[in-house]
Amino acid sequence: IELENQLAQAIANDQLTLHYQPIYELSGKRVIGCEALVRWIHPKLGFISPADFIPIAEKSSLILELGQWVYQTACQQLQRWDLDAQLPNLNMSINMSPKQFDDESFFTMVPQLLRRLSLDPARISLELTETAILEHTERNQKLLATIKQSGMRIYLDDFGTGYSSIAHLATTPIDAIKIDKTFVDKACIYERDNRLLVSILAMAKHLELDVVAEGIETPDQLNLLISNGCALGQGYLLARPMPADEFADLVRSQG
Ligand code: G
Ligand code: G
Ligand code: MN
Ligand code: NA
Repeated sequence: IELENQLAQAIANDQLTLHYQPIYELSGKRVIGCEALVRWIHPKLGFISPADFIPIAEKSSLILELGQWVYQTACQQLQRWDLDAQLPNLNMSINMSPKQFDDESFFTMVPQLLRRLSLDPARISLELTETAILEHTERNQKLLATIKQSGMRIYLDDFGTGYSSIAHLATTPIDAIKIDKTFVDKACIYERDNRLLVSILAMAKHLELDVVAEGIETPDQLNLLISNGCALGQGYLLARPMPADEFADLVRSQG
């Protein structure tokens, strides 16, 4: 409860910030966008990982406030990169907690904000986990349809780590899958896992889904992904999550 109260204040007092991890077109090694990742700089405790405070936020309606804050901040940043920094049209990937599906107001706020900022909705992707779409309620299906109608894109995050993921590919309007880091890691160690990754990439291609590989840390992993047709990826080998200004410098430096 203590930390929960402090998180509520943190949202109000600007202690949260977003870092942006570049997402690359792998074969040409060019940045085509980024994933927004929230960070909490606590005045006394210092850096607190989202892995620690997102679960706390999810226990209450704080996650709704946090989710709205992240969304607004990320979209405003994208507009600033367009206008002030004159960066090429980049894409922005935003993580969504399953709980945010409870927040009807989010789904009316989102298209309004994009219109106000003159941002093409197709540049925004919402990263949903399987848990979010696992509940195949009519309501969730309707919300997913609403997202699609708005023009935004739906990415299935942490693909393969959840439950009955393949069924979801057929029944939900997903644009892309994000291949979880565990697959990328194991594919360069074990033959079976190697084949599994190759098969996932082939399946995605047949389904005309985009693929973003996550957690690329070694040149071997990168080469394996490229040679099997994985177009997009992110990971420490390429770039870590970074503050907005650093990200702008990085994109500018690639000309
Ligand atoms: O960046 P990092 O590896 O520390 O993130 C840890 C976890 O927190 C990841 O699972 C990531 O998806 C999640 N996370 C980071 N930022 C956000 C956010 O803005 N919203 C939600 N719901 N989760 C986030
Ligand atoms: O749950 P989600 O996939 O959104 O979480 C992504 C998390 O992975 C972020 O917290 C990000 O900081 C982290 N991350 C990104 N690239 C790498 C990487 O190459 N290695 C590791 N260990 N973590 C990474
Ligand atoms: Mn993610
Ligand atoms: Na992920």
